[in-house]
Amino acid sequence: MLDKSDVARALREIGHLLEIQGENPFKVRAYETGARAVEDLSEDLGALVASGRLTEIPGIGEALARKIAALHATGHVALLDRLRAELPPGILRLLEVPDLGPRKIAALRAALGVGSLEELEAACAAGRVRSVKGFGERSERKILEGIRRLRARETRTPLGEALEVGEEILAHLRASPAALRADLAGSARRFRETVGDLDLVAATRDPAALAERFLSFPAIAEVIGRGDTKVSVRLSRGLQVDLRMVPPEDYATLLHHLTGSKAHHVKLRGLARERGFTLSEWGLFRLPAGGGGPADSEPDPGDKVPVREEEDLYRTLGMQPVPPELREDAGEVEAALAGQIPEDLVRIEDVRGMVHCHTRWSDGRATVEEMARAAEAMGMEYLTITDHSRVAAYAGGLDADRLRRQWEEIDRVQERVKVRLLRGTEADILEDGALDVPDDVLERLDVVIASIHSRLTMSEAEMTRRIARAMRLPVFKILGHATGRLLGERDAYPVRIEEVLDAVAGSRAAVEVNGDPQRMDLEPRSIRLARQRGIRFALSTDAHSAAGLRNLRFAVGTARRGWMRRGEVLNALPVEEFRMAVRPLG
Ligand code: DGT
Ligand code: CA
Ligand code: CA
Ligand code: ZN
Repeated sequence: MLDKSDVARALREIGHLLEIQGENPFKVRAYETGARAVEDLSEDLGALVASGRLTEIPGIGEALARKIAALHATGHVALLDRLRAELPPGILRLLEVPDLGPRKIAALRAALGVGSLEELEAACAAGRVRSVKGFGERSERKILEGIRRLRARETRTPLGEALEVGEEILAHLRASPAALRADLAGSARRFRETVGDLDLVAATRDPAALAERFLSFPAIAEVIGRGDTKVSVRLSRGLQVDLRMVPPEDYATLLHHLTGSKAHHVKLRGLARERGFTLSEWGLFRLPAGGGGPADSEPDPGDKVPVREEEDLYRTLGMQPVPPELREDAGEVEAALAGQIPEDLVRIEDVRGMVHCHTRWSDGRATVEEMARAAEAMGMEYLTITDHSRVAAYAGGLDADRLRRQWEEIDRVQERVKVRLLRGTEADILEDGALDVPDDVLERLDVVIASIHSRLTMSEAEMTRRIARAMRLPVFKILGHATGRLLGERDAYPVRIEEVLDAVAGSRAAVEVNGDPQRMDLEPRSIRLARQRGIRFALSTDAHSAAGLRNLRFAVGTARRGWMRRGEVLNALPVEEFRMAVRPLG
C-alpha cells in the first residue's frame, strides 16, 4: 500500500522516464499534473480509490486513475515496471544534476551511452560531452560542477526535510510510555540550513524498550550501531539519525550537550572552569575548593549540580540562558555574561500576518480562498496576496488587468473570511533597477515585495547597482529573497550585500527573511548587518500552497539566528499599523 506522497513520487518517476525515452510532452506533463493532484488531495486516497471517485479530481483521467489505484493497492504498475527494466537504474540520478533535464539526458544517452552519474562524470572528464550536438565546453564544465554540487548536497540534508522526518520520529517515540521526554538536538535544533545528521535525545527508565520503539520507525533502512543507551540508524533517504537515552535527571545536560554547537561548548567549558566547575556531557560538577585533583580525574558524583532545564546550567554559570539558535560562538556567550541577550527575540507566536504568498493567479497551487482559510486556521490576523508581476510570464505573472480581476476575487473572498486580505504584488526588479508595477497600480496596492528572478548572471557591481537603485525608488518595498540562493542548487548571485543594505536603510524599504526552506534568505550574518543599520524585516513564507504557509517557522528560526527582536518585525504589527508601515506610496 502506497500513501499519497509515494504514489506521487511513482507518477513523477513515470513522467521522467517517459520523457527520457522521448515520449510526447503532453503525455509526460499528464503525469506531473497527476502527481500534484494526488499530493494536494485533501481527502483520503484509499477512500477515493475505493469509491471509484478518483476521476472526479481535476487532472486525473481514466487511465491515470487506474494506475493510481494499482500503485495504491500493490505498490506496482506495469508501465513503471517496464520503464525501469528498459532504462539503466542510475539514469534518474542524472535528473538531480542542476540544469540537466530529461531531453539533454536522452541526447547524452543516445550519443555516449551514459546511464549513471559516474558514467556521465567520466564522459565529462574525458571531454566527450562537448562533442555531442547541443553541448559545448561550457556546458560540459557546468555539468561537472553540477555533479560536484550534487555530491556535496547529498552529504548534508536540507533542514526542511530533516525537521519533517525528525518530528515524525519524535512523535513515534513520544507515543511510547517508555519516553518521558524527547527532543531534537544538534544542528536541527539550532535551525542550521542543512544538517549532517539528526541528533535525538530521550529521557527514559527503560532504554531497551525505547530503543525497540525507535527501531520500529518505518523509514529505517539500516542499523549502524546499537549500544545500551545509544542507537544510530540510516533512513532510506540516506539521513543518519542518532538517539541517545538517559535517565530523566540527566536529560537537560545531555540535551544541552548534543545541541551544540561545538564552538559554543568549547567557550562554555572554558568559562565553567574559570568559575570552578567542569562541564561535560555527563553533567555540571563543582570542583573542590583550591583547584582539586588532576584535570583528567573522574569528577566526584557528589559534586554534581542538579540541572533540570538547560536554563539552570547557564544560571549556575552566572549568565543568561542562551536560546539554541544563538549557540554558535558568535558573541552570545559574552552577551549572556553581560546580560545582553535580548529577552524579546522574535517568536513564532509574535507573527500576526502572512507575507509574500502566491495563489493560482500566478504560480501558486491554491486559490485565494484556500490560502485565506489556511492562514486563518493558523491564527493569522492578515494575509498579503503577492503574486508575480507581468514580466514573470513563465510564472503566470499578472498584468494590471488581471491584477484588477484578482482584487475583485479578493473582495469576494473577504466577505467570507475573517482574516484580513491585503493586496500585493511580488514585483520583479528589472534589469535597470525599475520595478515592474505601473504607478496607477501602485497607489491601489497595500504591499510590494521587490525581487530578482531573471538576469542573474550580472557582474557583482551591476547586480549591486541594480538592487540598490530599486531600493532607492520612492515606493516602499520589501526586498524579496535578497541573495537569490537556492540551497543545494544555486549559489547566491554575486552582490555586495552591505551596499544593498545601506540603500535599504537610507530609503523607503525593508527586507524579508524568506522562509522557503530552500532559500532561508537573508542568512543570519547578513540579518545582523541589516539590524545594525536599523532595517526592519518581514518574516515571509513565499508560500505557493496552503502547506507553504508552514514555511513561517523557517523564517522565524533564521531571524532568531540573526538575533532579531520582535520590534524589528513588520508583520508582528497589528494589521492597520502594518499597512501604514508598508504602504507603497505616501
Ligand atoms: P551537523 O550534524 O554536522 O549538522 O552538526 P551538529 O552540530 O548537529 O553536530 P554533531 O551531530 O556532530 O554533534 C551534535 C552535537 O554534539 C554538537 O553540536 C556538539 C556535540 N558534540 C559532538 N561532538 C563533540 C565533540 O567532539 N566535542 C564536544 N564538545 N561536543 C561535541
Ligand atoms: Ca547533527
Ligand atoms: Ca550526530
Ligand atoms: Zn520570488
